[in-house]
Amino acid sequence: MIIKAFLFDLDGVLTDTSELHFLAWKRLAEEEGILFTREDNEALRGVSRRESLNLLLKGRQVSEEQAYEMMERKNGYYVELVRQMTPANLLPGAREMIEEIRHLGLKQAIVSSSKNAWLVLERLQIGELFDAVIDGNARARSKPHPDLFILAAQAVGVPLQNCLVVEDAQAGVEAAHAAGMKALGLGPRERVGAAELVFPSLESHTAREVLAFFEKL
Ligand code: B16
Ligand code: MG
Repeated sequence: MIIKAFLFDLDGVLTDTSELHFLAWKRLAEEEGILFTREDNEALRGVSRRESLNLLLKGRQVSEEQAYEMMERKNGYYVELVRQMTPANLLPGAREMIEEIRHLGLKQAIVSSSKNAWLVLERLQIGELFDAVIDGNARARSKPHPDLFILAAQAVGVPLQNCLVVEDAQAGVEAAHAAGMKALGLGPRERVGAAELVFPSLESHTAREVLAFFEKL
């Protein structure tokens, strides 16, 4: 397979916002008298805001109005934390990888389920390195549906089969495969083992190495 575009997930791949999502959901859970642990938070990785709330509520029934208010409240707490982010919050190896891809003249896009993706990119000061940003504001079904990745391929003008997805979530790897794309998974095999190639993180890995691996597939 010839890679012509890298489609990067944001949270958990280029920066670790999952801790900030956790703190914000936990604050909401405490206010609502719901137990919410770090372990519970793992299931929320890569999942949409609405689906995250459903998981947090653990079957507790709320009206549409209450659900909306809770999501707004949690997002307020989350945005407060994101505003404190700086370029130092890029994960090790992330800047090197995206600069290398840019240098190689390949396309790259951000594909995130988050409605806050632009704010995070601004804080990290990397927005200008990407050819497209497809985020949770796109009118599309979220991961594990393939929609966001298909939109990104169209935005960068690269056929689906020439796009490589970089993901830290099982739902994201599933979405990549559903789009007919291959994936580089970051993190433990229990989570991203379905990806064709798995690294613990981007640290000490190069884009050239990734291109060489996928060329043989
Ligand atoms: P928001 P990704 C995802 O981003 C996060 O991993 C997930 O935990 C979060 O619930 C989702 O975005 C929605 O985020 O509430 O900011 O719209 O991993 O797809 O970059
Ligand atoms: Mg992610």
